[in-house]
Amino acid sequence: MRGTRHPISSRRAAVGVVAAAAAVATLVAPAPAAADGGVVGGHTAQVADAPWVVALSSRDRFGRTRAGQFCGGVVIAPAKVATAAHCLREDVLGVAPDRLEDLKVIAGRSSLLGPGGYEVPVSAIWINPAYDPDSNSGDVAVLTLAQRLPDGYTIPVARAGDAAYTPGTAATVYGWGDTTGQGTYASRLHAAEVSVLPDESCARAYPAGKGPARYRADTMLCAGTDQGGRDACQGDSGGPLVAHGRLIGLVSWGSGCGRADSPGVYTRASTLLPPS
Ligand code: 4AZ
Repeated sequence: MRGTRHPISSRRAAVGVVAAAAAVATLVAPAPAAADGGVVGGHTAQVADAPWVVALSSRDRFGRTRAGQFCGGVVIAPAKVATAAHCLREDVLGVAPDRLEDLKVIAGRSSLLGPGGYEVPVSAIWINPAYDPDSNSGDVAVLTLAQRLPDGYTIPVARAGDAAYTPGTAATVYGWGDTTGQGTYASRLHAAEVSVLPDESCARAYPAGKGPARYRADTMLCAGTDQGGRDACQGDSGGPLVAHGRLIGLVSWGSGCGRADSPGVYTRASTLLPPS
């Protein structure tokens, strides 16, 4: 279990965060991850420069330490937020998602404990019926917000064939998740620059028959760097991978964080979201 690698803090709220994050587990057995610094190997970022990045929050389930943050998301329409389906699994939340009464989207706030921005309740949840928890294929859900976010919060979704999917394209991943691969969760938004990888690299890293999860080019996308070090990590799930100013992926899974031979796997935005 991944959770056993995390030092358990004696502070009660922190225990809640660690346990919750451990529940949002990668589907491939993890090994020690690169410990170089939500997103490993990245840098702090401002939501002013990326207003479509949001945090999913439930203080009831995950405590107040980091404003209840447990996953990322991305605004694809004024009242629609895309995230990963696995973020809303009952074994992650402790209850069925439609019974999570204080589920909120936090927008416009770089530092989770800082002021400003919006905390918007969720009025409806759509989970991709084709989501397969065993293979992690189709890992997308869409939240309907009880209020619209202001103009300027929405990012366009890249369509199939968009040049932004070309291998080698520079992309940026955002999140408030683990910055070390060892359970160091960020209060400030982080971002890291990665490259879109060819499908063959990912198929090689995550072949069929090596555990339940495998790379599927039709519904997934891979990104990373040759040397590793920069990657999404636990707690970043559901957050955006952006290239050419468009959404190309949602943080979904991977083996560890920042390992050269195990790139991050993303839900391919074009096949799973309506073009906007
Ligand atoms: C996770 O467990 C997770 N390095 C997310 C992204 C990656 C690994 C694990 C990619 O939510």
